[in-house]
Amino acid sequence: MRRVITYGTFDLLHYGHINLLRKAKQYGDYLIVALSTDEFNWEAKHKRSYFSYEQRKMLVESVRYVDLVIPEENWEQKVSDLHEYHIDVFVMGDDWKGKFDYLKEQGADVVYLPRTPQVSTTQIKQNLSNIF
Ligand code: C2G
Repeated sequence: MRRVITYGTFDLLHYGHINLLRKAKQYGDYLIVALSTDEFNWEAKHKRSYFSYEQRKMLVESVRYVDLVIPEENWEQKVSDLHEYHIDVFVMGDDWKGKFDYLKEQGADVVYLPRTPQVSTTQIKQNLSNIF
């Protein structure tokens, strides 16, 4: 069984996220999503998600391509996650290209997938604030 992992906030879940999850699953048989906690989002990424961790977790768990959701609590956990979950493939959108190549030394394939154009959580928020 080839096991794949990806990381992210997945706030206001949209088709760009779904494209990423669908493509990530094609690299294996079992897809784990490490979902950024509210604390990690604020402390490390200085962003507050619209939906809480529990709400985002419920949404991501409902996606057919996703087999398990675990918390992402810090930048450093990726190495231990690869070993703890016996990961074969690490997948991220290519806005992160090159940032996680060090994981290859841990024996995982590292794949950066093209982002889906013209959609982002930030854009959604901006568009909605312009309408209402
Ligand atoms: N994504 C995408 N296309 C979009 C928007 C997002 O492919 N139009 C991808 C991103 O590249 C990322 C994933 O969807 O791989 C989740 O996006 P975010 O929730 O924005 O993730 P991010 O805040 O970048 O957190 O440790 C890594 C970080 O937790 C990643």
